[in-house]
Amino acid sequence: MSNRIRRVRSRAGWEIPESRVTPEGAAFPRRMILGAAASLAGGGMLGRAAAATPAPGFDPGRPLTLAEDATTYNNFYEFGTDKDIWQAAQRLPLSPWTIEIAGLVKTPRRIAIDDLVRQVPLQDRVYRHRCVEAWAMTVPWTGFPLSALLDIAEPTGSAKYVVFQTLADPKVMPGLGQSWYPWPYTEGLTIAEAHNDLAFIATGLYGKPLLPQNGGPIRLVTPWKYGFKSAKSLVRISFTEKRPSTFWEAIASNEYGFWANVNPAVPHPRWSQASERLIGTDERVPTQIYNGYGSYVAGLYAGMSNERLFM
Ligand SMILES: Nc1nc2c(c(=O)[nH]1)N[C@H]1C(S)=C(S)[C@@H](COP(=O)(O)O)O[C@H]1N2
Ligand SMILES: [Mo]
Repeated sequence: MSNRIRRVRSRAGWEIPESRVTPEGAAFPRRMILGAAASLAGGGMLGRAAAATPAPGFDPGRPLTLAEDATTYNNFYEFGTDKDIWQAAQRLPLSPWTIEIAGLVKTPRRIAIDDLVRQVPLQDRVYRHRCVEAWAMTVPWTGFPLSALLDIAEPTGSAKYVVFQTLADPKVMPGLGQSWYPWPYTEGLTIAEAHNDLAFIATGLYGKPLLPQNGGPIRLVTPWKYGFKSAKSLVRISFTEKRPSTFWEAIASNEYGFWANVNPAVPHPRWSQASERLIGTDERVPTQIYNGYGSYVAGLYAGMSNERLFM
């Protein structure tokens, strides 16, 4: 199957092998690297881009978060509102998994995740992650550009938004018992945002298939936006002409908007966004506009001053 993973030429700064990330002895234990190599044999194609090529030097400016931290400190409300849902999330069966492609597309259909990953260029990318709650991580994803999924989905000319929907299965997700939340979890992007090179669909983390607590087997990653935009465990991707109502916007539109771009100068109504806490070290560092990815994404929002872009 490996011949079906197309070799991609690295063009952008975020396409960086883990080895180039600021080394901090403790932050990237050797056993994790060994574990990643071992998973190549057993984990199928989801976990690591076998064809990923070395990229030009780009330093995210931070050490990688420990895998142990990034996989045990999570937001996944379907399993509960606390950060320690990782054990509860193990009940989520990751295979078989199909995604529905629906709405304004040439041919609505279902696609098995294994068939999907054979059609896309798998890559490794190290991204900063900034939760709206002002904590942050830096993690190595494996996956493919969201634009590759759009090419497969073939939205029609009238499609203006992409809507991402998470599984909602009360048999395995105790959080769904909190019936006041507007399940299923949905998020959305404009088609232009979805075509941006940064917008990513992850199937792996730290060289292994994505664990349930991190949104396995497949999730969205939009690193210039607050973390809640990056919907987990996707079962449906649909295309609409109207802007969708999204999970957090429906809960509190004055606190969590549709755009949700990171901006240290725009406080959340209940706390400052000027700095963030790094998970693992608890160090506080200044937050950057667009989470430091402005050179890639700021152009998307040129002339949109009437929108609440940063909430
Ligand atoms: N379906 C779903 N997706 C979700 C969430 C959630 O509760 N449910 N939480 C979001 C929030 S607030 C954050 S910060 C990130 C956390 O991702 P991580 O746990 O992999 O770090 O997932 C996002 N995606
Ligand atoms: Mo978040």
